Amino acid sequence: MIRQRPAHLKFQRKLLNFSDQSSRTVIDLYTTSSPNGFKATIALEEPALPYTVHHIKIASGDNRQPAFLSLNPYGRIPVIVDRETNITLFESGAILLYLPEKTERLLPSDSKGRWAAIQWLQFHSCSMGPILGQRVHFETSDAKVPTAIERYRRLSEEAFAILDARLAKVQFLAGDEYSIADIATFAWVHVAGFCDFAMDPYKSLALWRTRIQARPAVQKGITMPEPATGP
Ligand SMILES: N[C@@H](CCC(=O)N[C@@H](CS)C(=O)NCC(=O)O)C(=O)O
Repeated sequence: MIRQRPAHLKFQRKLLNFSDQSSRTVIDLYTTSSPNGFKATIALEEPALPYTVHHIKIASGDNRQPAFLSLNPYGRIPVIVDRETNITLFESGAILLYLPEKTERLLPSDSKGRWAAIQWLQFHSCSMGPILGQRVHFETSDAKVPTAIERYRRLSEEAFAILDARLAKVQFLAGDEYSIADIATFAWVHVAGFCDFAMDPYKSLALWRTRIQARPAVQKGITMPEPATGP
């Protein structure tokens, strides 16, 4: 009987320079150097989970190839394929919730801390990441649309102010423990920093950013896959 290879394996081999490394890891990560991608790379680096990176070059249209769309019909990175559990996941927030289940890391074990982490992850996914994405788009676009620039500047400053007030009271977003909420938030705060979005009014947020950035897994995660975005 001829067995069909799963679509993602065909894709790896044909389009993504299949590497032998993937036979030694159980997680395939499809990503590029971008804030949503950094959430996945940092969360994989933290517990030192071995993974294989497949660089999806958006400018070349890799994310619109049928094989990639079979992993994520929405055509966006990041995507992970866990060959151990046969689970394929897109949406960075879902990936951030999946990895703690696998590694028992990055999500507080007590109910209060865990729900605080999930709440701030949701705040990030719904009220911060997409807003900052729009702000970067409208502020860097050649066509200047003043109402859009003003709207996304105001909404992102509001999100920064909320985070700043939270971080004036606690060390990490979930409270005492570093978690997936810090990873998600950091990925976009990092990018906002080198887009020159002023952080001066947000002292606690800026101090937190320095603390998170000092972590070795974060240092590594923001350079994956090379060449990385930003400094
Ligand atoms: N909500 C998605 C957003 C993912 C997303 O927009 N990824 C960008 C890179 S940061 C992308 O793949 N863009 C490709 C495109 O827009 O065609 C998530 O959090 O994973």
